[in-house]
Amino acid sequence: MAVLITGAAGRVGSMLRHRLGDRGWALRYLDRVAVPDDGGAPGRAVVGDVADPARLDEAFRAADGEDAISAVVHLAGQPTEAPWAVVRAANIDGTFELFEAARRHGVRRVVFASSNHAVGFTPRPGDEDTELPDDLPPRPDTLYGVSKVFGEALARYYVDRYGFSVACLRIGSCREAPEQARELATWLSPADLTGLVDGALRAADLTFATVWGVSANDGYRWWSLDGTRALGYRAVDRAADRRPELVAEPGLASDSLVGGVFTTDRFGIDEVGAQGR
Ligand code: 15L
Repeated sequence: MAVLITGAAGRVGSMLRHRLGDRGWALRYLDRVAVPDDGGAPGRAVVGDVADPARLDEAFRAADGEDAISAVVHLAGQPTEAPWAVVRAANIDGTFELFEAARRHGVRRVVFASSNHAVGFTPRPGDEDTELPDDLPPRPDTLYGVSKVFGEALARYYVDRYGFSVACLRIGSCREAPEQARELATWLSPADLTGLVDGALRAADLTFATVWGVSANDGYRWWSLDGTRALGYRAVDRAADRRPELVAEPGLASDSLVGGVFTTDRFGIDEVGAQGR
């Protein structure tokens, strides 16, 4: 069976193009830009907007000789704060059209790329506290975070009304390597991303789950790994091992809220820009 990855040319999509095929999945792709020929797993790629039903139909429909799509990994969208018109088109309309296309084509399993910014205004635990659970209630820190809350709510709706199985991954900082002190806690390595997505694609008893998308990050992690484990995957990587020099960098202690810099005034609606409203 095949998996459709939306946003396949992006940062996270590229990590999966290079790794998910090794787990036995045939892959198909959708992105607004051409998927680069960069050594990722082969797969038919449709160039088009995720909010365009015709392009989605093209991506979902199996051509002669292709496996039927059995699940979607939905990554496409605006990946950070932006004016509302941009967020709305990509993350509200786009996510709705993606779920509708899945329904039209009889695909019932979706792995949705949510974000820690869906709960970004939640205080991070102090060093002595326990980890934040997987099912924290929404506390978005930006319009981008609001759009991720919308995606999670939409997912829940398709689960209850149409019998979908959806895992919403509240991804931390998914990069090849951690880049700043905060990521000692929030980093999600490409290998752990792949294990988590593979688990979410296979989990037999999945109906609906929100789970943190984070590596093990022993000694630094703020977030529970219970949800990840329930999907059958045990995260292994540790940001402090990958970039030991970050331990000396200031920053982690000043992150009193989950969303870090996204919670600051710089990310307010007026500051990000009123164009497009
Ligand atoms: C996200 O949701 C963004 O897509 C990513 O670019 C990072 O900013 C990340 O969160 C993070 O919190 O580090």
